[in-house]
Amino acid sequence: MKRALITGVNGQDGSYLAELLLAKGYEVHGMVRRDALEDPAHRLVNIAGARKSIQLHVGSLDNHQSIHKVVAAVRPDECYHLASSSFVSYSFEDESSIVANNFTATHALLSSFKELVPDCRVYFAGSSEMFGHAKASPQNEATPFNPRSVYGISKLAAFHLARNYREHHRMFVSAGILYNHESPRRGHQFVTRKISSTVAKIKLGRASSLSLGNIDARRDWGYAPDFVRAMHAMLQKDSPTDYVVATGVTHSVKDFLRAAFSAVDLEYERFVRLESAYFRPSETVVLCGDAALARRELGWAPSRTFEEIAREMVLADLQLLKDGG
Ligand code: GDR
Repeated sequence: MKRALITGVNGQDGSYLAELLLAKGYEVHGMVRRDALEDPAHRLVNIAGARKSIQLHVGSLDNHQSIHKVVAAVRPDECYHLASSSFVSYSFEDESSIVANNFTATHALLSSFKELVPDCRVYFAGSSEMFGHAKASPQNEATPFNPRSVYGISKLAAFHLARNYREHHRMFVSAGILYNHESPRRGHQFVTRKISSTVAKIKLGRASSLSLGNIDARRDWGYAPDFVRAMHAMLQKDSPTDYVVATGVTHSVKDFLRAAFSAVDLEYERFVRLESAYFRPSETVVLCGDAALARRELGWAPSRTFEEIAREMVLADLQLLKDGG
């Protein structure tokens, strides 16, 4: 039986990955912050169904000894490093925690593995934000990086670190360069979930409007359960490398609004307000991923269309509200 450690196991991706690995017969361990254990109703909701099958360990990205301890206690065959600051914030106050969580903590994890379990296969969660103002579209593994946010820069620095552990220390470290991926478990601060949860409230008469920023912004949106399949497949290869994971199709926030409101037979124009606070100072150019390498080498392909994802998210949020959530 293989043993896996997932950092950020209670996040959107961590929870789907845990379910996938359990179904494949893995012994699954997850690292979570202590405050998550103290507030399971909210902080562990994504893993509520699988919680009894996952062995949880307390660890935090800002406590490197705790990371070292978890690695020493679990000694996994595979580690999926998903915990990070995942919101692309442009706020100056958030910068130091983004760098610490995304870069310094990744160093703590990789150096712990090098010292304690150098044979462990490690997955690092990179991001399309590393391409930033990309010079070419669609982007693939050979496209030069040009990040335009502290978030993108922190992910790129950690990505280079991961490559260095692979090339210099000969460890099995692979990175996914993941484009946006959504699901009913998406955090509420991201635009798709903000929309789906508000659409559900509007439908039930519990909200009357939805405030957003740039609704012409375009993204390459995929389905989170598909993306965790790619993470697992990367660690099953004979040798480690990096893969773009994306659908190759872009849509605007407006397209998502249309799909989400039409799932409950409403028109978004009546409810959406634009608010300057939600506009970003340095929006990236349209990012669109070319996942040809993942398709070829991992046999990976997306299973849901954009409209299906939007509809599933709205219907799940409606159900949550009806269930008293
Ligand atoms: P993103 O996702 O920044 O691409 O990062 P997000 O859903 O936050 O934004 C997508 C686009 O929507 C526009 N937008 C708004 N966004 C938010 N959050 N709230 C709003 O009110 C709003 N109005 C318009 C944004 O300007 C943007 O263009 C996600 C995260 O998962 C990262 O962790 C990951 O690395 C990248 O995707 C790939």
